[in-house]
Amino acid sequence: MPAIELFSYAGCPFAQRSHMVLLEKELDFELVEIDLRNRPDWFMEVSPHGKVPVLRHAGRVIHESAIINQYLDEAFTEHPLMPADAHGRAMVRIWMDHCDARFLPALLRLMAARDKPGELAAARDRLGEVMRFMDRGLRNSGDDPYWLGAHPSLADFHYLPFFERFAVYEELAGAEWPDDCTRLRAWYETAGQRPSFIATRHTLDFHLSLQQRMDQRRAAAAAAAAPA
Ligand SMILES: N[C@@H](CCC(=O)N[C@@H](CS)C(=O)NCC(=O)O)C(=O)O
Repeated sequence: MPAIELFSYAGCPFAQRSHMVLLEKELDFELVEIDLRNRPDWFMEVSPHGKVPVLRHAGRVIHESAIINQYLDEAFTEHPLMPADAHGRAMVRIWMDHCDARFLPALLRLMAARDKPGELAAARDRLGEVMRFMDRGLRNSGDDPYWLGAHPSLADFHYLPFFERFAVYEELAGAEWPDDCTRLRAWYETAGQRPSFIATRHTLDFHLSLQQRMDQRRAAAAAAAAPA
């Protein structure tokens, strides 16, 4: 068994976070692709909720991308992705939490509003508000190119997969990148050049066809659940 394995799925933004961090830290690892529609039985013993990503290191498993990434940074000190000071580390965690607690829900709400035209405008406004908050946060942390300074941190890798997919939200749900969020755009232009991101990203066509398959499955499940 290799010392480090990442159980992953190519289209999963959360698994991509951990994949990028493994590459950034220049660790040797094996990427184990899991077919989430046809999960092998043994995977349910590895992953407590049957989800990816899961990291197995030295025979022990860890799940949740944010926790996996913090674990990797603590267990392997070369190429640190957390600031040296406690306040800096707290800021990284605050921004990671913001991504999961506010940015992702705003994106999901917008995608769900595609079927509820009356809710689209409010969902777009909410996303704009959350992105402006992020833009102000980046400005307040100075002129350095990354989310929290001159060097990349776990915060950058937490957000990158969702900006990669932003074109999907634009195309399918009319998401808009607010014009005044220029600092956020500059961040993406820099962070988006990381070789770990380039190595793990996919094309817009890939994401669109994945989304189409997810939409079809959801529609089929809703039709099957509807009263006859
Ligand atoms: N909060 C988790 C989210 C992981 C997650 O939702 N993964 C999805 C794929 S993108 C999954 O495994 N879904 C399978 C399922 O729910 O059955 C993390 O950050 O790791």
